[in-house]
Amino acid sequence: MNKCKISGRPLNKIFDFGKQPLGNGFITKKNFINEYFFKMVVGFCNESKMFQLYFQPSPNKMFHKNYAFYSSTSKHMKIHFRNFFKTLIKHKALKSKDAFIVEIGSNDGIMLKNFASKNYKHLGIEPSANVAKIAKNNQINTRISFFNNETSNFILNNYGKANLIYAANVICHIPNIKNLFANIKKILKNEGIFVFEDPYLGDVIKKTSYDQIYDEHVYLFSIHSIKYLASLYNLELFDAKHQTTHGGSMRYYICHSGNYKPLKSIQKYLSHEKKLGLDNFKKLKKFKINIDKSKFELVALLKKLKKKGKIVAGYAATSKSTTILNLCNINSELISYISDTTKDKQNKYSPGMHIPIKNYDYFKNNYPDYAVLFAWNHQKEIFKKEKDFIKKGGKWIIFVPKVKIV
Ligand code: DWN
Ligand code: SAH
Repeated sequence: MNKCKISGRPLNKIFDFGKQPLGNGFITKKNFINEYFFKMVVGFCNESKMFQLYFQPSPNKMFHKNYAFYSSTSKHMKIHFRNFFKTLIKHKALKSKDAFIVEIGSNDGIMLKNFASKNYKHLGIEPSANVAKIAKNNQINTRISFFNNETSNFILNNYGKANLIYAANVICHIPNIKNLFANIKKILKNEGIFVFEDPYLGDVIKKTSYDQIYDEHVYLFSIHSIKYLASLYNLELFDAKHQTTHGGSMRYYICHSGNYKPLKSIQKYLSHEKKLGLDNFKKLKKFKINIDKSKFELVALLKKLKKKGKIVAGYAATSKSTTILNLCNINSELISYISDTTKDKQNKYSPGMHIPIKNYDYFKNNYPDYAVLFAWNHQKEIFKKEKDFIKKGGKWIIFVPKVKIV
């Protein structure tokens, strides 16, 4: 249980979050009694340099026909994927006319719709049937399945090898990552590229954004850990680019070893990570002190506001907020409600702490004195559309990189 999923060596414990529910386990009152909890602990392996959960709930518990996250809820993310599509189609790996694209975890088709609209041969692999159906209804070729041995064989038998395998905010969700890399090796064309982006350990450590740790995020990657992992399968990390999305992410470019020249970015990031201590358990231990401090300051602020009789609400019932609320033991006495634009979450309760989830109109019609910005990663997009809240005297509470009122 506490062994590295890559090297098999014992993990060094970094933080124990105690009992946590599913990040996206929005729940009705009648199900409170059966709510699922697991013990959430994160650790680090000095050999593989992988930051990881000790234990992850079964994927079927998290990704199913009622998965609560729809990618297209963010306008900014639609633009992000559109822009990257434009860059990708210029890549050498996609030059051939019959280029074939596989996306792992394609959700509602936010990225693949760009390829589909230009008639690229494509296939999305998405286990959560409700989100996959939206993509299918938009003529995006999608297979409702986890990416695994069976799916990889299906791809080989029905489509052949891929020029591009793409994944955003997915690879860090897949516990058997060694098997994933073995399958990538199998289905990637000789000149093909595997490109994926996920929340970056460097940002999480620098900003104390510990809310990136929840059931679905079994790993937090770095250049060190991905380089190590790829090399086990005769694959090579040849480029990387930092992204501002989801609070700071890293995009990794992987090929069959030797097929693309490694770029300077790799060495640059490796030294950056050494300075940050991402390769070293001793330095990572400071993260624990920072989490404890952040927790203390947020709870103290909310208690102070309650004493003053202020109304505090949450803005966006993100999966990330589940970690914050449960670790800090924040319930509806401190945060009256959380507003969210996703229908499937509305009129339910937040996982574990059972704060009521209201629709967006409720927020517009019942402005609180303070709103805790749980979707801090979409701050720019949200601040732009919520100018009226500020005009009417509302204030934002943010907690990344520091707890403060803005
Ligand atoms: O990795 C993951 C990322 C990509 O998305 C998944 N494991 C789950 C999910 O994480 P999250 O829930 O923390 O994602 P977001 O994008 O930070 O938050 C999405 C939620 O925020 C949705 O329920 C919609 C809501 N939202 C809102 O109510 N108003 C979002 C925006 C932008 C808004 O303006
Ligand atoms: N790519 C989208 C979705 C990210 S949410 C975006 O960036 O917005 C994570 C997605 O990965 C979910 O839709 C989930 O159903 C999917 N997923 C989880 N495990 C998977 C697996 N083993 N294979 C393929 N997709 C998976």
